[in-house]
Amino acid sequence: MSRAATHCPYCALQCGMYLANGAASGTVQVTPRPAGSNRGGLCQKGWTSAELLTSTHRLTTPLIRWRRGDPLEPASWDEALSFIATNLRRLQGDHDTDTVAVLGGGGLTNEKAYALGKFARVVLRTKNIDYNGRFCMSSAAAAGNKAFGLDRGLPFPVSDIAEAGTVMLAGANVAETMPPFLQYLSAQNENGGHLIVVDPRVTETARQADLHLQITPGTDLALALGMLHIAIMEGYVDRAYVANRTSGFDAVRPIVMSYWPERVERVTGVPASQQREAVRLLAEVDRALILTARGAEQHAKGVDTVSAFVNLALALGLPGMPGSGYGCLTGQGNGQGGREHGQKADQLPGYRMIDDPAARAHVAAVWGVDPTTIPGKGPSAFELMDSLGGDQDGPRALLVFGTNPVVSAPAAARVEQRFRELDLLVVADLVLSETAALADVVLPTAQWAEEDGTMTNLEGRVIRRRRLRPPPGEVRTDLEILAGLADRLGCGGAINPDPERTFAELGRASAGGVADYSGITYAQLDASDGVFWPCPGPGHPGTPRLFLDRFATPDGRARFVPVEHRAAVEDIDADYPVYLTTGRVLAQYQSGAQTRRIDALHTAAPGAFVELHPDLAERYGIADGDDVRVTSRRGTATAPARVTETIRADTVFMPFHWGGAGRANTLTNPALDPTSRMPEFKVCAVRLERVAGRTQREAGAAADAGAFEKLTTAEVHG
Ligand SMILES: Nc1nc2c(c(=O)[nH]1)N[C@H]1C(S)=C(S)[C@@H](COP(=O)(O)OP(=O)(O)OC[C@H]3O[C@@H](n4cnc5c(=O)[nH]c(N)nc54)[C@H](O)[C@@H]3O)O[C@H]1N2
Ligand SMILES: Nc1nc2c(c(=O)[nH]1)N[C@H]1C(S)=C(S)[C@@H](COP(=O)(O)OP(=O)(O)OC[C@H]3O[C@@H](n4cnc5c(=O)[nH]c(N)nc54)[C@H](O)[C@@H]3O)O[C@H]1N2
Ligand code: SF4
Ligand SMILES: [Mo]
Repeated sequence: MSRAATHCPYCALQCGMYLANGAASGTVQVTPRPAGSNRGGLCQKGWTSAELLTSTHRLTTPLIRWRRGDPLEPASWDEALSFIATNLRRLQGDHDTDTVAVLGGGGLTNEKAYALGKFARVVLRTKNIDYNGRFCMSSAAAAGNKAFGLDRGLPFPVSDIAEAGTVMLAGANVAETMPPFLQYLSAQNENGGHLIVVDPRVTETARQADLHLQITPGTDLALALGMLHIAIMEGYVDRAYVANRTSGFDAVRPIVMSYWPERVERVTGVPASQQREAVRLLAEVDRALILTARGAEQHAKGVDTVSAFVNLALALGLPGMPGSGYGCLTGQGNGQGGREHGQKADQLPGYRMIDDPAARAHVAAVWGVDPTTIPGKGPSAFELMDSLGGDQDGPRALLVFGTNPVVSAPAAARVEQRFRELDLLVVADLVLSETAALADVVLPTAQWAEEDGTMTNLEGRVIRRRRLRPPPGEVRTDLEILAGLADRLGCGGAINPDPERTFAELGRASAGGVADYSGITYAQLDASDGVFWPCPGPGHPGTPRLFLDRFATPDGRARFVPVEHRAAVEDIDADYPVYLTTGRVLAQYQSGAQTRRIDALHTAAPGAFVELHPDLAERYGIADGDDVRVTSRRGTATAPARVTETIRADTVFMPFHWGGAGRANTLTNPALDPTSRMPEFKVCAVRLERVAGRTQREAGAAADAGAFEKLTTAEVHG
């Protein structure tokens, strides 16, 4: 095919794009393609995405480290798959089947996420599989399930945002994390709508807001409780809606009575007048939307925080009303589908729970196995990573598909150490990521332009990824890799390397589940702009708007969930007197494994930095561009200072896209939410020291050049 109509490989907006083989040999051209979610917009990452297809950083053959301490060396597929199979069999024979663990990612297609879950349960017979969505979506997902009985990030199409009278974004910096999303906010603004942004920083998104609540990190829960207090006191509660469509309000009301505005101001730093204004803006319009993202969710109280925002939305009568509601902005390309089809420790395909006997029986029948052979629930991603290695009596082998935890996991130095203690680490990736660089076997995998499949975007819209051309040389797709491994492990046929057939099997496995894909076919997706799940059975048109008549709870009512505020797990004190929060910049994606290797993106954002307020900088004698040493109870990171008035004076911000000295996750707190097991990425306590006065550019360039040199030459010979 000379042109493929597909979607961007990165975030959950899944902007439409055409890919075409370019005039220069090997190159691929990207052009924007209007699709339901982006209407023709692309950000810089999308525009430059094809460069990685032909990059010299790309892995082209399997690599094996024959002995510990040796470098990785090129090998054949036969050698690599035999090496893995022999070692897995040996380890499972010496220990038990759970000694092999698997980590997946929310960037994998639905087909690959499904196959990975099946591979773990059917081929490896291990309970130890989880994925990076624990670091991303899990808190909003858990709160959505509690309140609505179902978790679909946006229960309505993203275009509804343009029609809303008021939009509140809690902890979302869409101007950098989903730039084409801004067109909906601009349209909303032109329609006379209002925007409220809750963020400790004056981000590009906050600049567009009518009302910016510059909150203390880790206090959104108190803010949401306080806003509900105000809604009750000022008579904004939609009594008819609460009576007809919800349950549990009476348990929530007495709790929020003690969150009066002045108390909430002391906790959050948000003036009482602004709290009142925010409630008024949400309550006095016809259509209002409350949206959360990682700023509010990535906390050890992330689930309760989202529940508090949902409670507010319910009291105002928003969810399930046309054009109104609560939604969570999903992050990764397939963050939504990736949490529905069985790569999560407690799940089977179709958003079924693994400890539900009926779910096990249904999926076992599709898989052709005895239900008793499907393992039970395993630990969450961080707990799994933290249990690895012989010293821990945990899993001794780990297979990684589509995540780079050495950069992205909390307390990353500890996680890196656990990975080093493994007997066998296998990483399938496009490039030699920081995690792949530690592996015993690295498997080169195809990129998005080289494979077919489906993704489920932030709206719950299932869309097609289409192949432009085959992968180069020896590179294989993830499905082919899993099928090859299954074969070597004596389970030939368990994994189908063909995406369309795998999707049909996924459909059968999901039938009757919450996320029912059984009616969706590639033909239907090809003839449309995607299909919103649930789509139970052939000919079903899909479900763009959920909850219009009833919620997915047994009685059809949404549930208020009583929650209380609590402080950050690690608050500031005399030794660690400054809050650290972390997040993203426009030009880098996630662990940076892909985007740091694209020239234009590297130039736009060449390295880590520490954003801090002039008052704080003065206190420590730090000037713009100076190297700053940031220390938490987990470790120390060093990066150049960016002195700016756009951040609170008690807080520093670091992006998490880099490994090495500037790795923000060396500092972060792995304290977990009790329900979602989400780590507290967005707040911990640190202290600062000025190291040296170098210019920002020199420091960033030096750190980054060093990191690449290590990865591309010292680690790989041949
Ligand atoms: N450029 C780019 N875009 C991306 C990604 C990327 O890596 N790079 N990743 C994708 C993925 S997987 C995700 S999950 C999304 C994430 O998208 P976002 O959630 O928008 O991204 P973040 O930068 O992590 O966090 C958003 C904001 O939360 C603020 N914040 C920090 N602490 C708090 C707090 O305690 N309360 C509140 N209210 N706000 C706080 C930060 O200052 C930041 O501006 O982005 C997706 N899009
Ligand atoms: N401090 C801090 N840490 C964070 C966050 C934060 O806000 N602050 N955010 C968290 C969030 S929301 C997320 S989602 C995580 C993300 O963190 P990661 O999971 O590390 O994200 P990526 O960089 O997308 O990792 C994907 C890896 O898989 C490779 N890859 C891409 N596509 C494929 C494929 O199809 N198959 C295979 N086999 N490999 C592929 C890429 O090259 C890359 O190495 O980070 C979390 N960590
Ligand atoms: S907004 Fe997201 S999906 Fe769209 S081009 Fe940028 S990274 Fe790709
Ligand atoms: Mo994410």
